[in-house]
Amino acid sequence: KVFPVRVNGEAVRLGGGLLLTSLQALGVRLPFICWHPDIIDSGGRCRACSVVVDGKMKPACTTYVREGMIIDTKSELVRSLREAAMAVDPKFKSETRLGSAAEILALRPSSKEGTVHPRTRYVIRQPELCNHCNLCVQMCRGVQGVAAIGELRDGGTDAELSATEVKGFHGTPLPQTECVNCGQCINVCPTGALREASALDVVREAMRDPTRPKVIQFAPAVRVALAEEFGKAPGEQSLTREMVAAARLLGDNVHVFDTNFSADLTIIEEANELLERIRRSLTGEKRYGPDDIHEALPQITSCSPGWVTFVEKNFHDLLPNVSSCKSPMQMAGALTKQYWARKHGVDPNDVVSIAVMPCVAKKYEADRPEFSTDGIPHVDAVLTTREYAELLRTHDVDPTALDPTSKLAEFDRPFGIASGAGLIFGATGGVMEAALRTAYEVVTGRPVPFAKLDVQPVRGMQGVKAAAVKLENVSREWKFLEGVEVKVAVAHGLSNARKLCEEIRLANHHGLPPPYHFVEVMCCPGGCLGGGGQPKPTSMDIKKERAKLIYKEDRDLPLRKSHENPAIKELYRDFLHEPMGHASHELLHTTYSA
Ligand code: HC1
Repeated sequence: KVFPVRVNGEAVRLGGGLLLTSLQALGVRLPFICWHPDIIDSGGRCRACSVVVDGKMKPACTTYVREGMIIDTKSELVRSLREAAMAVDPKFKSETRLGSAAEILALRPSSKEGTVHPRTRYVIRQPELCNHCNLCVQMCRGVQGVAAIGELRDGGTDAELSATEVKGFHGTPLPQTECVNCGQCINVCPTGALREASALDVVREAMRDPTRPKVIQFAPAVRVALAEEFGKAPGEQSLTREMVAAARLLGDNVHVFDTNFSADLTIIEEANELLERIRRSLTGEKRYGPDDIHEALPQITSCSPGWVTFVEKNFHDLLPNVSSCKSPMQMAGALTKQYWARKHGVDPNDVVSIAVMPCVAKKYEADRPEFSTDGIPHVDAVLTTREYAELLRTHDVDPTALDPTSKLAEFDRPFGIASGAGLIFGATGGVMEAALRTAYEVVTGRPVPFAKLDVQPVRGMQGVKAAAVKLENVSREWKFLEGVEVKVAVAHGLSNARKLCEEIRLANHHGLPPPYHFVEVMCCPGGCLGGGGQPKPTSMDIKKERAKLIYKEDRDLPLRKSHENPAIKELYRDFLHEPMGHASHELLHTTYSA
């Protein structure tokens, strides 16, 4: 529905809904800070988007369009009203200014270190930059359903409001709360009061030393968002090869691996683990040794570290369901230090293993003791997409301007050879789709029964997705699976994950058959492409654009199934020998406990 109104003296027709978004659609840009398109109840706090409607000042983010409105968005009166509104909080005024949202979002935190809790250096608070927009609290509680943080205040005076701090409820340090380090609070923070602990110093120091091999791996979701840091619109440009070329300009002795390669490897290990769990559930076979995998169904993915922490803190009873596979980042890190380095006669201690990830929780994952061999961590430093962009900017490298056809732009071999199945890990449903492409074909000898390999039921931004695939005419080796209808579910964002966990827990509690065989959970809404370390701003519309890029790139790749990746086949021939075998068990699998 559209409404005839007047905007700055001009007669126009405005779409219904929020005045802020309707004006945006008309091309009228207003500054806003405390409003976010994905967060219900956001807005109305900072008044940066104030306009005058029918002679009265209104925040555009809480006002709805109606017929006949007379709207003034840019007169001197509006400007002075906005300034007065923003002056209420002196901290707010000193750290922000009127301008476009993009300008406000570009404000960089000061060099002064914020409050860092000694046991978590992953989410850092710098309270003096906080403008009390409350988006972080709403994101944590309303969207993620975690509620680790809240606003602490003692009273309602201006001075008391200015002293309000976002922290764990009752002042509890973050590590002792339900916080899972997802970084979604950082992603919606408009002023830089919340940010990730930086690993840039570690990486810069390593880059200055040409004698040390630096191995950089890039997560699937980084390539489809990085261009946004360099002025491109969401979905405009994927930088798969350009980000590789850029990495080689940062120093000498730099090797570039693709996390998509180890995502393919994860699929081989995880699909075999799943089939083994199903086999045991059908045959009633019990555990047979200390190295054994769990037998609980459904098997639940383990590659998203915020999700793993969420299970550990909230659903301890479901830990046996979590796949024993390490995440693709850790598989790549383990192979880097314990296979690639040794094969090249390099001491694993000398290699600097760097991961560029869309994720803040990956920093925490890298520090977990499970992910090391003889005390040598698989990954030494994790940079978010934002940090990688910052690193490039300080080297004066703009990846959008690099030549994707140059030799520099090629990943190292063999760990740079990857399939589209590995790439789609970056979108919600991608791990499931990749696993189905492989598991179905391995068991039946035929491609998964979806047009052009696109498993549509697990794609898209619906919070919980479910699908079923019947296994028929299976090959002799897998006879026990004949006729089994494999049920799968996908959740992204922790509120949705909680719903699935409760469904599974309820079935367990009542002794009912598990509702699914395989479940994918990604901590961040939209999957990794919506990770807490991605460019700001991030919204559902922006995530959809990033997802389109991922699926387009997958569709265009000659290799789209993990089990057809020749580099993976070679790795099994030369080193791992068999999925879930001894070498895999040593390097690629783990278990979790709270
Ligand atoms: Fe992810 Fe994963 S998909 S967890 O979202 O399994 O971070 O992109 O790298 O490890 O591959 C993140 C993305 C990423 C891992 C893979």
